[in-house]
Amino acid sequence: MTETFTIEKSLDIAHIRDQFPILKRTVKGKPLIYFDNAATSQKPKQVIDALVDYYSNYNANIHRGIHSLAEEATAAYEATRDEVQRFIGAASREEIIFTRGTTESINLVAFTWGRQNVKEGDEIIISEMEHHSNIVPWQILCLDKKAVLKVIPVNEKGELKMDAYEKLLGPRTKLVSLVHVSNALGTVNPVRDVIDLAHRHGAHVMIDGAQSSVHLDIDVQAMDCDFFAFSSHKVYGPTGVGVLYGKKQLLTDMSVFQGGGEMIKEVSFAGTSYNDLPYKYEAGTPNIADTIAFGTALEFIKHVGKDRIRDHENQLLEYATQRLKQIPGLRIIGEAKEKISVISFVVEGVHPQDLGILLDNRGIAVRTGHHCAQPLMDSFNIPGTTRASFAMYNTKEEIDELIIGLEKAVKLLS
Ligand code: C6P
Repeated sequence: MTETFTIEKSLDIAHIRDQFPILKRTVKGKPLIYFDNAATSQKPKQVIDALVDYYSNYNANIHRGIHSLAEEATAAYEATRDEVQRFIGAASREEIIFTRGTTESINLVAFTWGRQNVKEGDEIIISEMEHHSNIVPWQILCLDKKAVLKVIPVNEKGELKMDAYEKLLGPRTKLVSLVHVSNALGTVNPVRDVIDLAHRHGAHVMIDGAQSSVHLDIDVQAMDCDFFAFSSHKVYGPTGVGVLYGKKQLLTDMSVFQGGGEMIKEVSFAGTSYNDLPYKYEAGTPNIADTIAFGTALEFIKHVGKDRIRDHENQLLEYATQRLKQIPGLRIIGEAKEKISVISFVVEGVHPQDLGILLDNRGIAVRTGHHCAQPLMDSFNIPGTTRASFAMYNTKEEIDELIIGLEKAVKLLS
């Protein structure tokens, strides 16, 4: 089995690991093995240095000052917008709105575009495999507007039932909001087909790219999505920053989200005029340092090479799948044909949380529970899973350690 996996040949893993300081630490006396990358990835030294550099050398508020520090900070902040534009293939930098993360990006669309465009009796389609962030904002909107939330079912492999999706589409469909890659299953959804079908029915499409953006090449123009959301902290950047991409015309026509400084042109008690894109949606002092370091993270990914990272992660996923399947009583949840970087499983008679605790005792970080996808867990009739998710710095040897840890834990618990 070993010789078919040539992971170290394609990426210089030792060199990559060297750039992530946290990977040198131990947990419970054991070297850290970090398999919780779908929750948040670890940060390379370059990203951490960018934060220190900003606070040490040019901390200032942006877009407001004419002094040197303010100009330097503004230039660095706006450089990240350009980097994001390239990263997702947007047509213009004005289509890139900085938010706090995927959750806020989806809420922004629900509370602006949704409030303006969704009327009583209209329909919004999501899927059974959505993260709560792509369920609850639409539920709030539908309750408010007396609109109808429809759900695309998922088959036993964890794939969208496309025939059922086609039947859900109709003249009242206003929006389809779909996860690109499932955080709980690893399923890669056929977003191109989903978008084409929705557009044929005159509906707009929002794509939740929280999990896809770090693994897949994103080209929002080729995809033709109307909105796309992702978070910095899942692409090796800091927490507290995210992106909402929207087609320029939609963003232009949408009402504002939050009011305050920066999002205005002129304010008087008689009325206020709003700023141009993208600032119209960025009220108040933003998360300057983290946004700058987010740009550094995107450069880092570009430097390593997204396709090489993806090849490496695919090999890890394939290897982990083969090895996990050999553990008696273990069932993988999510066996979609198109799958990436996440492996979720249950073990008969063993609670995922107990597994997680025993693995943590061996320095292995996995996530256990419903992964903020409770309706999906209900559809599989399980309370939760244990999930290992991979990043560029993980190794086959770490998977071997996971297997040893699991075998011991299962023996002890069952
Ligand atoms: N999923 C996980 O462990 P935020 O928290 O806004 O950065 O991302 C929310 C979110 C939205 N959609 C998907 C598909 C996601 O995976 C996440 C975050 C983490 O799976 C934390 S629950």
